[in-house]
Amino acid sequence: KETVEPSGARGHGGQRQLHESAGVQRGTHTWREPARELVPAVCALPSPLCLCVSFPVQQCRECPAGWLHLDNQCYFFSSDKLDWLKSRASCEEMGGHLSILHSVEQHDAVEKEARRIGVFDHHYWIGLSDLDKEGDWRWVDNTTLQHKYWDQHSSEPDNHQSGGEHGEDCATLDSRSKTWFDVPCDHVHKRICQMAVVQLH
Ligand SMILES: [Ca+2]
Ligand SMILES: [Ca+2]
Repeated sequence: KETVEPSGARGHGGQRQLHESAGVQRGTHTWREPARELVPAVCALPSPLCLCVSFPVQQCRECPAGWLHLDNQCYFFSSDKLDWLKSRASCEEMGGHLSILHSVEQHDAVEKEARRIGVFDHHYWIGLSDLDKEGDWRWVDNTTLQHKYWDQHSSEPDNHQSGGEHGEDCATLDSRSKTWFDVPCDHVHKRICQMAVVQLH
């Protein structure tokens, strides 16, 4: 049974350091466990999630309203667009993080949902960048790639410099082609946030 830990209990600990003015350098940002204490707060609100608390025998959906439950994870597909750094911050403010897609099943499920709701606008930020070191792609928790879905047709990731010498250091999921593209981090896209399900009982 999963327990809700105080934020910062695992990982690097310490305070989050977000120096937006320092530019797009992931080194200035310390990964920490998502602020899970934010999540149970949804039960203070009248929602289907809270009804589950009253009926412990019922198998509950354990994601906040508006989040999709896939396996033991919750995913949020935004309709608004932000640049990558602001997208990362927005997911954290919601108690999660930009999506980390380690397994084939995760990628397929998220891509399928993104395609379903994305319609004509099918690019979403995921929590993948090579901001720290060119070509060293890391998820936002600093883990390395286990499965890669780079778009082969366009020879991604190509760090294309048409947008400037800084190249392309942040990754989007193109739900139509079911592949990833590296694009400039200051572009704006919709985003996919993720958090682990909350064990209610
Ligand atoms: Ca790059
Ligand atoms: Ca590219």
